[in-house]
Amino acid sequence: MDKIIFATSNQGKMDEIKMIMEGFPMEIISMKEAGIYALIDENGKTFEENAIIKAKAVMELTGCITLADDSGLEIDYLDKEPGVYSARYLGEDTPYSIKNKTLIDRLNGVEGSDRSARFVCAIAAALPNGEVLTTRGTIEGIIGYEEKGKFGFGYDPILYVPEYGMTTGEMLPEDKNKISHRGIALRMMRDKLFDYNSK
Ligand code: ITT
Repeated sequence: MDKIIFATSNQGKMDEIKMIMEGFPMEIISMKEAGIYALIDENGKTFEENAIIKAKAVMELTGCITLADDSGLEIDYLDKEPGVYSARYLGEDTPYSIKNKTLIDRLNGVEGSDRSARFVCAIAAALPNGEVLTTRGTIEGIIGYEEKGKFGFGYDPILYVPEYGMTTGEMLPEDKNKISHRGIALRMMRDKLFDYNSK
């Protein structure tokens, strides 16, 4: 069976990606499973630019169709911080309990809809013929007043989604995947790849 490489070293993302892409007629493997340990400089200014940088770098190393996800949390009151720096915010190795608490503290005194925020996910596909496809998904919410939920990863415990009355960290993984930025962007990419294959 043909394989698609997903250029990520984030296990939380990879678990979601495998669930969302279940049933896709090609096997999706992580960089680790493909035996690739590349350090890629994510120096783009947008989620799309970074996703393309990651996908192209691994496609050029392997010659395989490669997907990449660049994602993050945008908080409107903080001029869309941490944005493309979400993984690097306060340092890559700082525990998310500290990153999340710091963001909650920075919104001290900010109420209701002024706490608006969203997760954004750009997916890029780098194809061996040099073509690049991109998709984008978002999920809107507000920053909670405390961390809630034990599911997911990263900033999930602080993005409260009013429509569902809970944070994405309180959602069962299969429920989060149905409505998440990553679920939306990846299903759009799955459809684009199907169209591409049937050309
Ligand atoms: P790769 O580049 O190896 O894929 P990364 O974690 O460095 O892994 P990004 O540069 O795309 O990935 O940063 C994404 C960060 O945004 C991620 O580390 C989380 O902090 C945050 N994030 C993205 N999607 C999220 C989600 O679904 N739930 C919680 N936090 C999320």
